Amino acid sequence: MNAILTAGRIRTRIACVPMRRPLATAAATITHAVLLLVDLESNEGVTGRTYLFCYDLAAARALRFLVAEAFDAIARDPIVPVTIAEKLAARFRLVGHEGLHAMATSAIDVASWDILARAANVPLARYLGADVRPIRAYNSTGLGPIGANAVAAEAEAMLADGLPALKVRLGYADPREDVRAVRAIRARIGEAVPLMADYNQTLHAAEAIARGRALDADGLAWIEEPVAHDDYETTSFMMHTLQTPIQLGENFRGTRGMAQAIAARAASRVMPDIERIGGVTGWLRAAALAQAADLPMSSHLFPEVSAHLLAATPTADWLEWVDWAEPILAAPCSIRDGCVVPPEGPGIGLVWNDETVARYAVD
Ligand code: SMN
Ligand code: MG
Repeated sequence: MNAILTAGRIRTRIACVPMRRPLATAAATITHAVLLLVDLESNEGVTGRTYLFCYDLAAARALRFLVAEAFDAIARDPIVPVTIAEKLAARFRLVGHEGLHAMATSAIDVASWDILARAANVPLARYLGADVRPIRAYNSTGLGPIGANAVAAEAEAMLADGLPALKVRLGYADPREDVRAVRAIRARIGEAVPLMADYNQTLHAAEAIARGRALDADGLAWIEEPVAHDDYETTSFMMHTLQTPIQLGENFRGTRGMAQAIAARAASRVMPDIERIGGVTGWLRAAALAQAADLPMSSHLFPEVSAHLLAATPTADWLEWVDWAEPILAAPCSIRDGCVVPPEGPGIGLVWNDETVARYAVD
């Protein structure tokens, strides 16, 4: 193997993958995971793979184009993620290295790290200097605002997936329904199962504070994104006045956004998303910020990649498990004893199931 690997070709495909449990949130309902599959091939024959979770088809189409643009900027360059990240930040500086542009950069970054770990023939976690170890995980595949009875039944069914904790989506029109949903789940699954709650940024400040108080005796593991993701004044107030931890992070815009949240003491726990924080490179920097601020750090989506990254995160907390990519993968995430275990093979370990990718492919 050559010591220096260089960027050779990129291939992207859009797959619109039906979800086993369609997910209602207070913000929107999703029935399909729209994924952009990315294969980055080095000139030396090693292929790195990742996927972007695109939220909708329009974003996937735009991302496909942006990933191709990002690749053009680094074609033939050495696969050196720190340098590539700088180059792509410069390439997109004028338009703004945020939103979809930052997601495109993240895809190139994650695929680049996969190439390096594959070339070294070690799992990504080990390439990052960490042990391949099980990461405790919660089941995030359901529990939308579907009513107290339905949500309690779904909670029970979800425990059969083998994980010891669940996340419920709140934000009913009537605040009392939030409390009813949480208590109905508790009555069904007992007190011992950690239960997280996510508002997906749908509340105004006063409402969020009132709902947080109404739920404060129910022992939630955290309340996530109660208000607009960067309304740090409100979340900081909630964090300092409620017992329940406040969770933020899936919308941190790079490590800069996370540093601002930490400076504002806006959250008691953090959960960056690899496609918004800056891929593996951004995650490692985020993990250092979390460690310095003594904040437990969880992941957002992408369980296949996040398992490796949490293994290398000093304040690793919970992995968010969703099975949304599973139908297009040759091997699903491995779940053991309530944990997700990163695969022992080289790199991240993503292998596409070409047959199902073809079945769910969209132009
Ligand atoms: C979420 C993210 C992406 C799609 C649906 C729901 C949610 C979560 O905010 O944290 O899982
Ligand atoms: Mg969330």
